[in-house]
Amino acid sequence: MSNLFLGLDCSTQSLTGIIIDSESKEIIYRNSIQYGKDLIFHKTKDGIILDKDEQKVHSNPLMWLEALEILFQEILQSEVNVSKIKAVSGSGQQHGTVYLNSSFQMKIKNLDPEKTLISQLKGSFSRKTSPIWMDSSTTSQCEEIRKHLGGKEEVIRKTGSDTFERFSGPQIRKFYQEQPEAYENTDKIHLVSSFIASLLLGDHAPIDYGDGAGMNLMNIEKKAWSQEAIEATAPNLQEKLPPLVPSYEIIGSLSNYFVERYGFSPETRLIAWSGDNPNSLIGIGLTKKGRFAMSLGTSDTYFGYLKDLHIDLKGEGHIFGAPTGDYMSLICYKNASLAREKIRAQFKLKWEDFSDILRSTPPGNYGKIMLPYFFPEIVPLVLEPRVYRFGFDETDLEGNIRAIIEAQFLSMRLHSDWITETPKEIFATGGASINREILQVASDIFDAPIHRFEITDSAALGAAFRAAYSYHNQQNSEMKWMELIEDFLKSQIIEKIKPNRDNKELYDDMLELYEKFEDFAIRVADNPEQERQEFIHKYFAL
Ligand code: XUL
Repeated sequence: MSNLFLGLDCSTQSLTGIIIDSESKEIIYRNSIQYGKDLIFHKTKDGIILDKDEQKVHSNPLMWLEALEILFQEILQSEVNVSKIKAVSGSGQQHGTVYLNSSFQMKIKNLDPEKTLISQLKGSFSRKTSPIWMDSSTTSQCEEIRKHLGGKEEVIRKTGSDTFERFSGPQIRKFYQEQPEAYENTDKIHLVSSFIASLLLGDHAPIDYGDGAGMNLMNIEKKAWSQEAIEATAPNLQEKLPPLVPSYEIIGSLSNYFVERYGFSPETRLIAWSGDNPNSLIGIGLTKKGRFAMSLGTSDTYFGYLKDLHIDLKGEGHIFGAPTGDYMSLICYKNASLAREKIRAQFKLKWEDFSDILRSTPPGNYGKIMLPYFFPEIVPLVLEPRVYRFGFDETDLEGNIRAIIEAQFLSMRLHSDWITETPKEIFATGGASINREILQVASDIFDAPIHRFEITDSAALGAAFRAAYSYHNQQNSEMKWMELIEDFLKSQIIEKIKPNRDNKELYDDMLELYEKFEDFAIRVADNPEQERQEFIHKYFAL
């Protein structure tokens, strides 16, 4: 008898659903609703509401509702027997917040299956739009909260991360300061993950330890709301926050609305939702030390599993709860796919041309170095977008293509040194991980092999694994993570990309040079042009 599990991922540009069969260990369904293509009337740019203030980036929660309904319609029309789905879990882009008035709870408890979600819930938001992880407009709120909590190191010790512009606490504080009445009128504040989980549950859903850690509001050691952080953020905030739970908690069953409208069984369990990165950790199988992953998508992230709490007092990275109950380390970049896309579009190239150029240009790029801040950057913190080029200009086609890819991975290696462990192997996921040449550059820079998967939606897959794990463990058929996911993932790895050891010294030198240019451009250090010339002489002199 087949046991099916649905994993959903409400991400920046799309909503994805993956259904797995835990007996046959197969993925039996995969589908993605693209906001920029399938939901154009919500007037977002690929899911993002752009503002004249470049630092303000929001999205529309009604669009997520609509995407959910389209996806469920399509699942219903597919071959899948929806009534065999035993449990559902999900993933949301991290940090984004949804603000609801008091009508929301009553409405989701009594949804009419004959009507759409959007028609019934559109009046339930105390803030029409949701700030998302790309927003960097809360620097003053970050400073205020940091000061209140006793400085940077204290905030890190207490919440697992320094205050970051995109984190939910500073975003909530900004809303409270700018729109005190609307804040007052807010009954509950959800993360993207717990918001969609609430719809499915028909009641307010809790926030899990994975996503909760991305708010600057959760005490990372106790895994409980930090009273101090709550007080530093906004008045009466405690009552507006849902409770916190472990990521594997069964939070209830699917609400009657989804049972009646889409044919799910009333027994379908709902597992707490989590953030996309904690879900990807499981979707890639990182349940052991020494394994790291890069997720290359709208954001680029580099992350690993941690058995014990290990915080970054330098403050560039984060510690989140892992769905296994332990921890994970993470570093996140905003100049990711959208920046790669800018360069590709500027030269009107196809992705194959982009790859050809990466293949035919030399590691080290003749000493051409780019600091690619097309958008405000998280690490290092750059609020005013600006692209720096050293040794070339924006018309140099080949130079720009290699420079952006080398810059992205040099920066990732440079700013993840706080994790202290050297990666022995890296697993790649996210849309851009289908590009072999990009991964070859990453493998050479990190001097580590990179595994490439067939499925690039590890967040949705991780959510499906989490649903299966919690369901089986509740059924007393105790199941270990690796037992569940190993066979799935074995068949998914399509290639192991090996580092070219001849490039090791070159990239070690280039890393030092890159750091010096970063210091020069954003931290007022001396211009390292002389060192760049020496690098060129060492590796490119005829
Ligand atoms: C992680 C982060 C992004 C979002 C969007 O801290 O901000 O990776 O989760 O995917």
